[in-house]
Amino acid sequence: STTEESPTAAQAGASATRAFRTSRQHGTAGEVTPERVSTVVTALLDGVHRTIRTHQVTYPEYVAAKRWLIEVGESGEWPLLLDVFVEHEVEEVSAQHQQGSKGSILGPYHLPGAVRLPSVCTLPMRADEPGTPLVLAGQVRDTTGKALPGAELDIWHADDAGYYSGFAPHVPDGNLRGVVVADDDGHFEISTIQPAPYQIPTDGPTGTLIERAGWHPWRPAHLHLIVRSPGYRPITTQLYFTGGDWLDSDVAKATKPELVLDPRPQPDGRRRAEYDFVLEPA
Ligand code: MBD
Ligand code: FE
Repeated sequence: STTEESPTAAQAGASATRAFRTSRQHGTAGEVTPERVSTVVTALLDGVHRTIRTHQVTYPEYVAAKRWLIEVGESGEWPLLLDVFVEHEVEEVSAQHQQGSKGSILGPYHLPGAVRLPSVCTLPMRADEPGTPLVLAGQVRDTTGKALPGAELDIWHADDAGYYSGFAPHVPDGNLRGVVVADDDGHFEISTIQPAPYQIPTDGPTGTLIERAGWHPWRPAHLHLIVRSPGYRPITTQLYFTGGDWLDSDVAKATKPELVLDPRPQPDGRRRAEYDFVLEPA
């Protein structure tokens, strides 16, 4: 769609819920045993019960929480809420023994099936796409240093106003998304524009919680990537920009020092950053 409606939390939430239901990115429900359900849910409820006692939670507070949780579901914001406040811990646990490049959280805005692009490419964008031109170049290798020919870099990011295609009705489908296929030496050079920081929608329940708690709703500007090659463990990650706002206070706690780019101005006016990815055997 290319209409000019202003994006709402409910539209983004409905799209994120649909995307999650069809995604196979990080495993399936079949891997969860009854023993694990009992152990983990018991511990989770213990934490809730302990919090109620420690902080002497009242009936009005319980009712407000119940009303808010119903709203999270009805607005489709479970993917946003969970990925902002919980996923970073799961990601760190899952990567404890991983070699190679640092990962980060997937977040709610990945879409499968983006257009496939050659190793030197420009991401799909509007003819008048606002934003500072940016080039991301590098090589995909394995942990022994061998180049990985034809490695795929599934990349997606927000536009210069912080909106993602597929989740904001005024941004064309597929904008600033692509699956880049590295060359025979694992090299890639992706032209795009610099994304803006991302603000959690203020008109949904996640935004209400953040406002009522006196927190801030911002993520630093970032690129999302999934880097994969057959026989290797895929890396889901994000890349940030040195000196950018919110880099030290990401609401989603998904930044890492290893993931910060330092793009340099080039003679042609674009900014260029180099980043190599290292994959470990699956
Ligand atoms: C984002 O753009 C994002 O990357 C995450 C993790 C959560 C909300 C919005
Ligand atoms: Fe994001």
